[in-house]
Amino acid sequence: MKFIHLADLHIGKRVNAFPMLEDQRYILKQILTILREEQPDGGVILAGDIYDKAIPSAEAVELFDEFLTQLAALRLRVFIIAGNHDSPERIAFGNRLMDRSGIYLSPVYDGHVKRITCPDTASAVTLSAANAVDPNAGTRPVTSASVALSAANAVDLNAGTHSVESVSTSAAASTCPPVDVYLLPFLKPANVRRFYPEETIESYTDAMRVAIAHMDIDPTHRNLLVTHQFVTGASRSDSEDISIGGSDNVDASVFAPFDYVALGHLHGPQQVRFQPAPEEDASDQDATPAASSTDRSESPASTVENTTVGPIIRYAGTPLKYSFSEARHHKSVTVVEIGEKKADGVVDVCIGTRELRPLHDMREIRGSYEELTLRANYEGTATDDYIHATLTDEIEIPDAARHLQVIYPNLMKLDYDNARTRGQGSERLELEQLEEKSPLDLFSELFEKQNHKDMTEEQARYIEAQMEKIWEA
Ligand SMILES: [Mn+2]
Repeated sequence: MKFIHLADLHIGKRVNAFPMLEDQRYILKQILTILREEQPDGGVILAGDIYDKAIPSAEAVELFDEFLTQLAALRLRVFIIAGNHDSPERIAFGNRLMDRSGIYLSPVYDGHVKRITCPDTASAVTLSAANAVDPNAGTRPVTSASVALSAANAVDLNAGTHSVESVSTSAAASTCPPVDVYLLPFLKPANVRRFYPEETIESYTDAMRVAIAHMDIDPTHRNLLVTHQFVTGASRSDSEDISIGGSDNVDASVFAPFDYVALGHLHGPQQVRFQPAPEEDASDQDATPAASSTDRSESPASTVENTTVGPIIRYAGTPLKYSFSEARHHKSVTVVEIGEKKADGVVDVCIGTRELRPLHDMREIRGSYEELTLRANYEGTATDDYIHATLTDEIEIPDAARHLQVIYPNLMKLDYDNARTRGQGSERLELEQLEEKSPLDLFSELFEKQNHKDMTEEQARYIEAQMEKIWEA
């Protein structure tokens, strides 16, 4: 069963004061074209941060409404959850009414999680057609992408005779139970604690573990989780919000009951490696890090197959670059093929991507004022891209931004790299270090400065609890 996984649309976002609405309209249109080609029989997943703000602008709501209407017209199931930027109540609005249109929105978390069971009609057809050696089976519209992605079955149908062996083998050794899709909106520990006061919930990992434990997952089905969290080991970008410095991460081991975890939150497309919890499987634990992710400059045509035990855990990433730290990202749409459930319970999950091409790219240029304004250097380049220009001139150019905007109308950011700015290097480093420090670190430094001694462990625990309370309020 095929799903298209998207996340972090951030409709209505402004980047460096530039409204992204037209870029978003453009990319959503491109996504609709991809969906028409891919025909995902499972549906489309929007893994949170639909909007950029809890109270989105009228224009943002209008654009999303238009997109949803188009998705419904394609007769696709749509799975939507609230991210940390969304208001869970506003995303939940009308969800029981929308169910009938195949648009599934996450309700506000009340200790329960919405589950949608998708029967696998396509795989059943594939199998029965192959068994009967249906001569017309090949005429079933199969896109080239799905041939490449969906392993033996689709290819077999077209190929005819030499296919029978692998199809009958897999038919004997596997079944096609439905795919259950769980819609778990962004949660903080307090959101879960409220409904399960008897459980120990201190961290985001605890919160997710408890929420998942109460989902009543059917292990005979294939299981897909849609959620929005920061999984340990994944790599960040500048356009994401860090809530409480470093303590909002979730251990990948909590996702053990699933076959695919469709994540939102981090803006670079990436896969996070699953590792079982230490207490569950001590033999598997060695010196390897808790989780590792693929490079953030993931190539656009990458295809990864599940060869390890445990779920495929993946961030689809944003459809557009939302900060210059993402200038080298390859934004894409994730194509997920949930394969058959084999006799040993393992489900084959196949990942592909479809590259997205923005209306305006976001890129960094660097050089002297003379170099950047030399016609030969910019002619033929997309000068209307969103540009971060770094001037290397030692003497600053008066009105440089205004002059550069004549050539680069969407100049977003201008700075200098010269002896003067390098002299400020140490200052900047201090600021950067400050940003990396968690609020608790900062507080303990303040405490030490004022009291000339370190906080006791009890004091640190008290302060941490107070901070959590404030942030979760
Ligand atoms: Mn986001």
